[in-house]
Amino acid sequence: MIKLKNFFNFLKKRGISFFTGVPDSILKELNIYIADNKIKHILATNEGSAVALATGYFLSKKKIPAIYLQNSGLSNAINPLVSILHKKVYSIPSLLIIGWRGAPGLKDEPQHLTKGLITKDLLKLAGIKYCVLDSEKKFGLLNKLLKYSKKNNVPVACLIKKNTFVKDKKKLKINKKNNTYLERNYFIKELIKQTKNTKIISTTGYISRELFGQSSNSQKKNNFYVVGGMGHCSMIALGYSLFSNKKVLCLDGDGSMLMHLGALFTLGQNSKKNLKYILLNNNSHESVGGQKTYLNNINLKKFTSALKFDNYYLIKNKKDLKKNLNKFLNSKKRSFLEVKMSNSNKNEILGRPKNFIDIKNKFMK
Ligand SMILES: Cc1ncc(C[n+]2csc(CCOP(=O)(O)OP(=O)(O)O)c2C)c(N)n1
Repeated sequence: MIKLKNFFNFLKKRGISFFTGVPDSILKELNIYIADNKIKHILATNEGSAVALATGYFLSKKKIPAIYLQNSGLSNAINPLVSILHKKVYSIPSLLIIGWRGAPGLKDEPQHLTKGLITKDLLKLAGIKYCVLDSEKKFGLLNKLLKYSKKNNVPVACLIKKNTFVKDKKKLKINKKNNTYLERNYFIKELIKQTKNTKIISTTGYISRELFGQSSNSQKKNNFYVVGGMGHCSMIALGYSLFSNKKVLCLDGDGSMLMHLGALFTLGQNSKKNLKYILLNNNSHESVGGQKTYLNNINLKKFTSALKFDNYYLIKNKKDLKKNLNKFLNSKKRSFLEVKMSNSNKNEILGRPKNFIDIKNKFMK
């Protein structure tokens, strides 16, 4: 096990004081530590952007930045890593702190198994030296890697398995105001009640798990859960809806929407009236610890109108839900619904979709 205090002191002594990244459940203690200790930090919307931000930091400060990410996001990061930071291009030193889901020998969900298996190979192919950091005894190895990074101006990485960082009992501070908003399970239950024969395509994390947990067997046949590939739910929904006459709902989260925000532009330009987009906005990455996205700072009514959505609906509470959900579902135009959600949900109804080939076949029937 590793105490974060010791980890951060170790990094600080080696001049690493700037952090950016995308949250991950294995690394959530790191976010708690950063928040508690007011460490310089910028949450990026996707891992490639984090790598780019870190590059800018290096260009300015000449110091090694740290980028934290889940290994799922390594693929988002690979392009800037090999096309910008690689020694054959600009040769930029940096430290990747990677939460290693699907690490061989550890139980994990199907969507993490292949990435878990190929993580080391991906790093090798990208020419990134790494160590598995599973105890403080390995700080020596990391030290060598950091010296190598500095000397050769290249990225290096450490892989962190589940339960490596000592757990902090504290939860991330959640936005108190959020708690007056709707609970995820309440909204999804109401949504299912009002959407017979509708295809629902839902995003990564708790949202898909809640939809799966709440759906009857007949509704389940209409659901497609984007359990991996965070941020791609809206484009799957667009692709499906353009070539189908069925009613289609995209059920997205704020972290996922932000991860590939450009997709919303494509959706606004191209979607037919059979596709409706719902954003469950809890202003955070609730599934991996509640790190804030700060999407509540944005006026989504203006934003979606600029992206060519015809209608914007807002649901903040049960009263709005009664008034607006039906209107939204029956609207004949290109419509965007923002549902302000609490991010301190009770998670007892969460299921875990499995058997994905069966889910796909039933969805396509
Ligand atoms: C590429 C990638 N990066 C990071 C993750 C880890 N991850 C899983 S769910 C999630 C949060 C999703 O946030 P949001 O869409 O707002 O939904 P919420 O969890 O709040 O319901 C994250 C960061 C991932 N699965 N894939």
